[in-house]
Amino acid sequence: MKVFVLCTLLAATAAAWPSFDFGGIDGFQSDPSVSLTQRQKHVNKLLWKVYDHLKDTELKGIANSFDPESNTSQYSDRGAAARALAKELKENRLLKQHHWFSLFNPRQREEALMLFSVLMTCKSWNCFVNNAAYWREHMNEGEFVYALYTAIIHSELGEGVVLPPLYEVTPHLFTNSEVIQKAYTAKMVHTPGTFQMHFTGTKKNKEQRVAYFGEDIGMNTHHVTWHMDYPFWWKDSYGYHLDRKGELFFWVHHQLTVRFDAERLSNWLDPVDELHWDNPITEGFAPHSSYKYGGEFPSRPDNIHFQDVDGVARVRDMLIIENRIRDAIAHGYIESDDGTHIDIMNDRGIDKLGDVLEASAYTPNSHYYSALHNLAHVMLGRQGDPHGKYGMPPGVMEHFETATRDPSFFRLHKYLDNIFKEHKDSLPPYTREDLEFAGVALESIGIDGQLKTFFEDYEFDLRNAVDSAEGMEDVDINARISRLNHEPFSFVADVTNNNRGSVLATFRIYMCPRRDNNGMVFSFDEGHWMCIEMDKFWKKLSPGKNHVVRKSVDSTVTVPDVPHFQTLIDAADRGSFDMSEFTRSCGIPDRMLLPKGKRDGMEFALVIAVTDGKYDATHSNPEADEHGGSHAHCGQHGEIYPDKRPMGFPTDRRIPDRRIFEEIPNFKMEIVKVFHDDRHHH
Ligand SMILES: *[C@@H]1O[C@H](CO)[C@@H](O)[C@H](O)[C@H]1NC(C)=O
Ligand SMILES: [Cu+2]
Repeated sequence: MKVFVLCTLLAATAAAWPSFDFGGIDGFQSDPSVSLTQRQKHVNKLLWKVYDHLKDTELKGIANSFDPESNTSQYSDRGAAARALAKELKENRLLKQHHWFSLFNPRQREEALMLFSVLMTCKSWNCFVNNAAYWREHMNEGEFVYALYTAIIHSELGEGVVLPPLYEVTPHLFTNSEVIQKAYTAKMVHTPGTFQMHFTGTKKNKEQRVAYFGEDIGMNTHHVTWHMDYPFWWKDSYGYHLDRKGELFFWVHHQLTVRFDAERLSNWLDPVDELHWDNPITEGFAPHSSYKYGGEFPSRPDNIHFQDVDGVARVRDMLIIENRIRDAIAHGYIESDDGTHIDIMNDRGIDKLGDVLEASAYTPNSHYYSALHNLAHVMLGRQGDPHGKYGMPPGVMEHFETATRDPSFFRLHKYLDNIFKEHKDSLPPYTREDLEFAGVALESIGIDGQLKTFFEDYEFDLRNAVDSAEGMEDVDINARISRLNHEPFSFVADVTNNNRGSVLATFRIYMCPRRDNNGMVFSFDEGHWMCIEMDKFWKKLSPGKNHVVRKSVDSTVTVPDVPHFQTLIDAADRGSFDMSEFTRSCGIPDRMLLPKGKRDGMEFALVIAVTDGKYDATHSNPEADEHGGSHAHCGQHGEIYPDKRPMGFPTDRRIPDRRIFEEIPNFKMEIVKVFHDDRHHH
């Protein structure tokens, strides 16, 4: 059982939000009576062909006979959440099946969270799976999938379960209509097929050159999973506090932004410009994708002006919200709803500001600061039909699965990122004392191997995109996509430890684009904000010389490919399921650790900063602990963030005087090149 130390400390601040009583942490117990293999099998069956009725006899039996309200002692809240949801069902208020679902639709979100609450209050796996099977048959499929994923992630009962990749559960949100249509045809004529998925748009559109980034299924999975790990609706009464959620919101999106810009520079494009509510939205977008139910995702032409969206926000409201937040930055404090000031002129300020900008249930004064990011997503998603005249479903921007496909996602996030930058720029630059690590010197740094990227083919399963008929066998249907990958390599560093004993060191590795699109070298003060986090790890340094080799595959920024749904089914069927290295799918895909680069090499400043782990680390043995694998952007479930320093340290603040960085012995910079091999690997 995980120890949620922090949440007791923070429970006092969290008490302000209205919530169900979940019986606190004590209500949660892992269920030793049901093996991980059995739980994985259940989850597999619950998610297979989710738009269809349950096929599995056991689960079907449960769905037909289980009464969620019958045994209240199986819930930590004595069945309050279950009764609330059952009441909605009885009164016929729940969203019907075969209808689109959007988390940004307040009523649909409320329903999904009602199921999430039921699952979270279950004290045993039996209760969890019974409810899941029952509600799968009685609720909207999108709501069900969302509630099940978030509950497996956040409930103790889900520990060890590997959630199948969403692109094989709800493929419509990850591929285009052309591929889906071919899949339907293949199914109809009962002929297996593998269909090439092309990136949206044509060569006439410059944005097409970087579509491989925003449309990458692994990148989409990272983004949607981050928002499940750190939901904006999260309340601590669900069981624990999400440590540094606001700062993680900043950092994960900042890193998406700088990575996207590095891809643009790799493709002779300028970094993306921020959006402005008064200016036209330069790029239009034709998604070429459809909902499973609900028709096509709406398109948006180029250069349209923002319009007020009925029932969401007026354009001028957005400007007012922006100004209130920028006022807080200029003042150096956030005004909480009781009028007190929350100081943000320190390392923790970014976390508060992140809560305000997103916004989330952690926002100190959501009445005043509203929800800039969330509203902006909906505003952008509705610009194709702002008054609902054409009855269009929500746009791609209203789903975390699909949002990064639209170039306006990156404009929006550049805009938000610049607001965060305004805050970071208002803090004093780090002093030598902030940065030093006494007695430790980096002698040399570099790369073992070559920084070389290429495109390769990858196939994923489309069987869950199509419907099945009784007695008709499934045929193999796959989508084939082209995706970025790189050759394996290692970061190497020679470090001298002049202290008498061994010391714990924090290694912080960044790669920062060196030149703009015109070939001009960025100054330190410009370039620091574009640094891409490559890795962060802890290592004991013995006295004297240390040769440190860090493999790219071990990066704490990245995750491996999520195993195919079929692989999870086969593994669970074989028994003794143990795929713990795949339990997290939040993280940049391993294969996208490096930006594409250029055929003749693209220059990056490789920056390694070694800082004092005794000060930085929040856990006792950080070298031995994996912290959930991808903690740098995704933290660690139910635990405090392993690094005490601000995310992005030491590149997060202004660097007006480059000498500090150059002279300090525990920092080093080298110019490296990323090469792109333009022969496609099959
Ligand atoms: C009700 O749930 C409790 C706790 O899970 C369990 O011990 C008990 O056997 C259940 N009662 C019935 C009648 O199923
Ligand atoms: Cu996001």
